[in-house]
Amino acid sequence: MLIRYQKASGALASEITPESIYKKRRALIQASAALTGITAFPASAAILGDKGQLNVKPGPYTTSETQTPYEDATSYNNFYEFGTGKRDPASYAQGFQTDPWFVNVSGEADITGRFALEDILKPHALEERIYRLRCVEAWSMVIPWVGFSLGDLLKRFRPHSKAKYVAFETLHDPKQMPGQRSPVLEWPYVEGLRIDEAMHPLSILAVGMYGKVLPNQNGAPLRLVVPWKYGFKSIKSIVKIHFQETQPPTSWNRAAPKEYGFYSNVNPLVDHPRWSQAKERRLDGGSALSSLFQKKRDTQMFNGYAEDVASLYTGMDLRKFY
Ligand SMILES: Nc1nc2c(c(=O)[nH]1)N[C@H]1C(S)=C(S)[C@@H](COP(=O)(O)O)O[C@H]1N2
Ligand SMILES: [Mo]
Repeated sequence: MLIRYQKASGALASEITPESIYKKRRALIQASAALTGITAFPASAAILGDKGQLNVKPGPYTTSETQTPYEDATSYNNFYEFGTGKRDPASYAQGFQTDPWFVNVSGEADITGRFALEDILKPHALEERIYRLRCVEAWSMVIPWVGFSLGDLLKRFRPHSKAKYVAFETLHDPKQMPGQRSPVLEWPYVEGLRIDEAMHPLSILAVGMYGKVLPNQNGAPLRLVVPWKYGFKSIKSIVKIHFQETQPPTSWNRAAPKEYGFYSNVNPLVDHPRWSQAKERRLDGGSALSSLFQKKRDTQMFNGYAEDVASLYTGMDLRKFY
């Protein structure tokens, strides 16, 4: 069996203690080592490199568009657990503890339980996927993510035929996440995908970006990236995966159901009730702020991934299922 059952210890992810940077990166070194064919876990920073460089191979679906500068991608973020300002996550997530990290898997599947991040990552080779991600707020980025296929992970749990949807949850820990001390959203942050969307080869779980371990503000240690949907579907700092028969609630749909639907596919033809979704500003150079004054470009259907994903929605009225 690929997945080892974690004995229920009663320890919550919120009860974690401070760890050294080295230990924090242990899981990723291990995953990196697996890719390079080193089977024994090498207690050596050589694998990781001085700057936390990960060993990755190029993956499919990569775009050659100009990448968003690392500086912008890591300082202009939405992560409401650390505040609603774009600079808040970079300011307030620095001490966030991501090791040890556990993911609870439950619901309609043969294999369920509480798994250490290391065990989640172990069999998956890390790939680099350069994806566009478009925020519902009409800015977009091009980021070289480091991750692996979400579907490959989900299949390891052997979901039942009743598992029509998969739900995700972010850590709830107001001690560490100051944004959770105010009711700006209902906590924890929750998201969901239809099972065929989750199994689509474009859907990944990311553990890094720009060849490095994911910065806390970008959703360390494990986040979703679903590039044909608005950015808020790409839930950060995941602690729970639940297979279920019915459509799960999502944080933004709960907060403003007329503005944010379950599907939230990038669609230039369906306006947000308060603004158009036809165009976007790409953060692709200069400072994020100067990008806000850049010329807008046309938003593409399904964020440019229509060829790959349009067939998932055949026969659906995308105005109704927004
Ligand atoms: N848990 C959680 N996940 C989240 C969010 C959040 O506030 N909380 N914001 C979302 C939004 S609106 C966007 S646009 C993306 C931004 O990802 P980035 O900071 O890596 O660019 O994260 C998404 N994931
Ligand atoms: Mo967003």
